[in-house]
Amino acid sequence: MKTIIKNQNGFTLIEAMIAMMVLAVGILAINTMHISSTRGNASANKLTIAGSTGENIYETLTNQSYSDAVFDVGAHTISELTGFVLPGSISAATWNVTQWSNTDTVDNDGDGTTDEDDESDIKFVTLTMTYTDATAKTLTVNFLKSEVY
Ligand SMILES: [Ca+2]
Ligand SMILES: [Ca+2]
Repeated sequence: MKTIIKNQNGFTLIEAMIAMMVLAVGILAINTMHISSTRGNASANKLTIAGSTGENIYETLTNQSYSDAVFDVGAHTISELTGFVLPGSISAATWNVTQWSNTDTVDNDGDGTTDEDDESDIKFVTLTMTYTDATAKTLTVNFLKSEVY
């Protein structure tokens, strides 16, 4: 007895094209994800470098004495730290020093009371690393330097 196979049509051209379109959309989505993942990695790398550079500068600065010129009130640049080389991705590293006082009628430490003893002989330092990601970015570290008696 003969077996008759009725449907030998396979896929039509339209069906094959639809399958290819679905596959193409999927591949595009994966590609987009890959691109954003690569950008995210590059961005995180630059932020990490900015963070570790900030840590190095912070350590270098805090090793100086309270009266050192690096803690003079005002703006400072990395050129004041002799021999310190910035990584290529960091375009600038600067710090600004302000002097706290217990006679300036300002609540320097923000605890609601002005002119306390714990506001005297303290310098407030804002350290800023500038780098370029997709746009110009900065990473800021604030710390206090106090006079040691
Ligand atoms: Ca205060
Ligand atoms: Ca206080």
